[in-house]
Amino acid sequence: MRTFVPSKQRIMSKRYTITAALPYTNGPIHIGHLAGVYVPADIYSRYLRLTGNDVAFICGSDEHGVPITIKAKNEGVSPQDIVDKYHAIIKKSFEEFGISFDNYSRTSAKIHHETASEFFKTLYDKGEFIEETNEQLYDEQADQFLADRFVIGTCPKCGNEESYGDQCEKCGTSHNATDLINPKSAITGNAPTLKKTKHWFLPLDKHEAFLREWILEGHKNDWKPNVYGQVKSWIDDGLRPRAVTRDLDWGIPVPVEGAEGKVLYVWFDAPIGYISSTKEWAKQVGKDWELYWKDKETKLIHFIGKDNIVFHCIIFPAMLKAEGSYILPENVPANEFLNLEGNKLSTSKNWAVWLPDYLIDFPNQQDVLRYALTSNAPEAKDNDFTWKDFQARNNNELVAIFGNFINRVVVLTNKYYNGIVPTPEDFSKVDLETLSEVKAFPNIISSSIERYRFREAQQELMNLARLGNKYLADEEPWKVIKVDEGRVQTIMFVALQISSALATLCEPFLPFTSAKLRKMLNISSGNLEMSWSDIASKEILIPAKHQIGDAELLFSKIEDDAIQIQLDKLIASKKANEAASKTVEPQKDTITFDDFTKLDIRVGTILEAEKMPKAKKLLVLKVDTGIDVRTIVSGIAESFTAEEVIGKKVTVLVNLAPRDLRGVESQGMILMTENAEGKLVFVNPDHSNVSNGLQIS
Ligand code: B3M
Ligand code: ZN
Repeated sequence: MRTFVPSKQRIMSKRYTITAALPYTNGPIHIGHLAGVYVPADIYSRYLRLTGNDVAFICGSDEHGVPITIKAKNEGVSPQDIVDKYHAIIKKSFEEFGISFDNYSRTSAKIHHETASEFFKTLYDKGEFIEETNEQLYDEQADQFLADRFVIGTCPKCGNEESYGDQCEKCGTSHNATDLINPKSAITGNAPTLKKTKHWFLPLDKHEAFLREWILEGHKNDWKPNVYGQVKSWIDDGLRPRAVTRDLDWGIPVPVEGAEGKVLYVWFDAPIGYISSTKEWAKQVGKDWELYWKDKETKLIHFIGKDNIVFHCIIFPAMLKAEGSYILPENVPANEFLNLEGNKLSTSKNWAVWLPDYLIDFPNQQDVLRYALTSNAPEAKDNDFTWKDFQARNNNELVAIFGNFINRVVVLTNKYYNGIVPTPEDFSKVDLETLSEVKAFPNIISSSIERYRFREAQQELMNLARLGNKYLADEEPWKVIKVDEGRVQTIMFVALQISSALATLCEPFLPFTSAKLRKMLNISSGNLEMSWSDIASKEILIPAKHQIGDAELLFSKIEDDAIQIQLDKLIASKKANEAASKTVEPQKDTITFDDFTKLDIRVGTILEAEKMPKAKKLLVLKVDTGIDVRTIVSGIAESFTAEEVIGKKVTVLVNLAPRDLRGVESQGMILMTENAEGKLVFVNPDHSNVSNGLQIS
């Protein structure tokens, strides 16, 4: 039974400011970012536009903060080089993926520096900060204060040994760097000392009563339990003043006297980035930005991942409240994390599916990834993305259900009626029931979307496609055509109504498919353009005598080899990580030069090779050493077949005392090493034109 929960207030035309977390410009976007933040935010924004609301969907690059500086240091370039590079990559990939931001700005933009400075100044002038000189962690060797990701230590709350100075990614707690147990500099690895420095603190404790009332009492029932629970536990633990300035040289200079060499804390300036991006947009389109941030009727919604909850639910609201003229978020529907093939996504371990790579490997298949990510969205708990699931979602759902239905409708309409929507005769009971069921879908899907249940909403969308398939399968127009042509006109008319409804209702989830389908049905412009509510209210969605276009496949099957390529990439990452994390063996005891000269190493050629019976690792080789042809037993059978080593030039230790291996006397040793993936390879300088027997010294 489908449950239909009518939404509390059907959205009439309202103004919305929808923000999506500003990605750090220290790497490209991956599927974790997409599933957690950008796909749900895009579904929501597209839905709100389709339902006739005034929407500003805002984002931009987060270009300050320690992650950028660290990346720049690692790559030996300037922070500006890093942000320019990744801002361009991120912006382009979002566009290609169809994330429909109204504006994508960047925090290095002049308008942002001005807006953030002004914001700080306003709070400063209002006396909302505490100015305090106290001791902060300092790395003597690097001659630098250690804030945020420059320091790693044990989280005082959960015991995670890899907590950052400002936040523990394991338990989400945000703290001051001096709270860390056993802190270590991320730059030199040294234990920091303490050094006095002046900073400005936002007294969160002062805002505690307001936060309690606004969130704990005001949003108990409409915020997601994971978000509400985290916020409650922080407030219950007691809030303390948080420094909003840093001793760093990358960021927005603190705009007051006596603050030379100091910048705003990245988490102070980044959320203000939502405001500056809105300003930038409003200027371009001739709107008043203040309506989107200061009008009480505007609804502000932040889409974020769970590690950003404290900043969006406590710190930023406290800043907005302290400033005084801003609205507060209506909701912060944070998601949990997405894992990949059972392991945590990791940039440094290259355990990720990168958006720019996906767009190259799966051209014109943006909607498949959107669909798979939404089907499996980490809305209430962490979830796992697997390539097999991705393939199955495409082949068994998009191709077999949605695509199959549309294809049958369009092909048959073209075949029977040259693509002209037929005039229906009398509707049967089933027809009328089906048409009325279709009309219920907009509300059913709305109800899920408005409660931020995007997986459920997308399932309902697929139920509409299922309804269409079932209708065709039951009514069998391809059989009835032989006996009752009039009836088939009615069946195809009904099926075309379902197709038109799908074309609009799928837009938030599958925007490329929607555009393609609307074009196919020839309803993408003029008076057949449809809003969400038209589906329930209009008697007819696509009229008789309307000419539709040719059939085109909406989705195509993804074969095993395309999936294997992706799995192989992950296997390569795993092996490279294993190799990198292997401990380096300590050096053996010293030998004398005389010891060394005793080794007689020669170039040889493998003439014959065969597997040693019942030994997984051993090959029995006949090797021409230039001195003689001899038998050598070598433990390389897991890396090479016998056939592939025949004819290979190798490096042989020829004066190793003979040894008996499984009844075969081995007279020497082939020198081997491992490649990055842990596979054995021959220690094999370029010997191709060298005669066997050449001595190596
Ligand atoms: N740059 C995203 C992150 O934690 C962070 C979001 C800022 S939103 C104002 O990766
Ligand atoms: Zn922790």
